[in-house]
Amino acid sequence: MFHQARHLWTAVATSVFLVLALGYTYLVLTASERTLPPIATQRAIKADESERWIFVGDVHGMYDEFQELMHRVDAEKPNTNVVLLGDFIAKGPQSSEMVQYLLRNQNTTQCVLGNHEINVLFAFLNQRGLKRKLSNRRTHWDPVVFSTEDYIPPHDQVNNKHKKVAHELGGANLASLASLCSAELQIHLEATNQTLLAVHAGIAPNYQDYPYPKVKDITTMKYMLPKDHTKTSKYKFKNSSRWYKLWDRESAPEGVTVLYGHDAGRGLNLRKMTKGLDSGCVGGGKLTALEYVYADGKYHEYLHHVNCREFV
Ligand SMILES: [Mn+2]
Repeated sequence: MFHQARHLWTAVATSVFLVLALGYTYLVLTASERTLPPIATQRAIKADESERWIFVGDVHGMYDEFQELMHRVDAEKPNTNVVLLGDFIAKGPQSSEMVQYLLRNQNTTQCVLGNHEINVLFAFLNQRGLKRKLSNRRTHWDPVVFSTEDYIPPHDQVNNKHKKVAHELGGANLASLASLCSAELQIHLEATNQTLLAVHAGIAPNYQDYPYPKVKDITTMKYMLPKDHTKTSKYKFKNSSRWYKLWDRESAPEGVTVLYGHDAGRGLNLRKMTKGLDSGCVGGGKLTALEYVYADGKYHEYLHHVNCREFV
């Protein structure tokens, strides 16, 4: 009787020990699994005259509208490339559908990362940390690794909604975003020797003076100091100017056109050398695409819109 009881206790103790050990191993393994492939800061593509390019402003998970827009531009047509200008997930209802679209069409779709994609990747890497206060004294954050820098987004911009989207998308989808997208994409149009430069937020007109751009600048900025283009901010500061106003005749590089999003407040903003395509879809505005197609010795631009439901 006592003998049996002792065996029973040994069995119980062993089981408890095993469960604890397995649990601990699981926690350690799942914690260390939170890594992502390094992200290319810049990518460059050469394009010949047979290719059509469609740039799309901030979709923010408004997949139904995005589908309608893709239908309108006939995106299935051969030699059509779609470029998502960042912030295509988060805020709206269908982030997962946007990532699935990207995966299904990865041979014909390019993406640059916006602040929201990067915030979601950061939330994924720092899930535990984000359970605590964002702005606390905790000093260790796992950065989002780019080819040129380890990047930690401004903490006040990462919130529970990013954490929720990170959870919804999961590690495999987020790893795909990291490997398929870049912070900057240059498309060299060989027929005319022009460059279409895609970034989410903006870029300095003298970007060619530097080997590579800063991730924070090209994914978050709205303002820039005219006398020093390395000083940028999302918010207006003393003597600053909207970055695109500095792309004037004297300072802009020859043959370069910047395609960007990020600035729903300013809305559709088509200037000679800079094309702002965030027309506020997720806020009930429009979703915009700008098409470049070659005919009769030059590239032609066509603008396309669809109306959006109001979501936020
Ligand atoms: Mn943005």
